[in-house]
Amino acid sequence: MPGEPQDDCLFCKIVAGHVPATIVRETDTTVAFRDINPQAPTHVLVIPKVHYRNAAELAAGEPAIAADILREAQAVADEDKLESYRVVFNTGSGAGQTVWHTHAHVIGGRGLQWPPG
Ligand code: IU
Repeated sequence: MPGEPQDDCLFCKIVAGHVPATIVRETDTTVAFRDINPQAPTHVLVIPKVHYRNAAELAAGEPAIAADILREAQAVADEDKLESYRVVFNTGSGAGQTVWHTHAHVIGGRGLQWPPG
């Protein structure tokens, strides 16, 4: 079933509390936690509690939760007092996606270059 937890998914295990993470926010539909390999002073991952492989599949399956992720990204930025920040959904291995459970990277707290690498 779309959205069902996957036994082999690290982020489903974080949602279930079976793998530790530094959680900064949680709602009925989302969890936000600090990336273990931060690329900036603020580097938080916002994930849906439901399992979809990427942002597009989440938006197609449960669009309200895709919107929740964007609201939570702003909430993370507010909590870390970021005036500017970047939200990134790496989609596909060629773009650097390594975890196949939708996640928004919320990155800020330093100057960010454009275009990204
Ligand atoms: P990516 O867009 O799929 O590459 O992002 C996956 C992120 O998950 C990456 O930044 C990792 O540092 C991060 N991460 C994590 O926070 N905790 C973990 O246990 C693992 C990866 I594995």
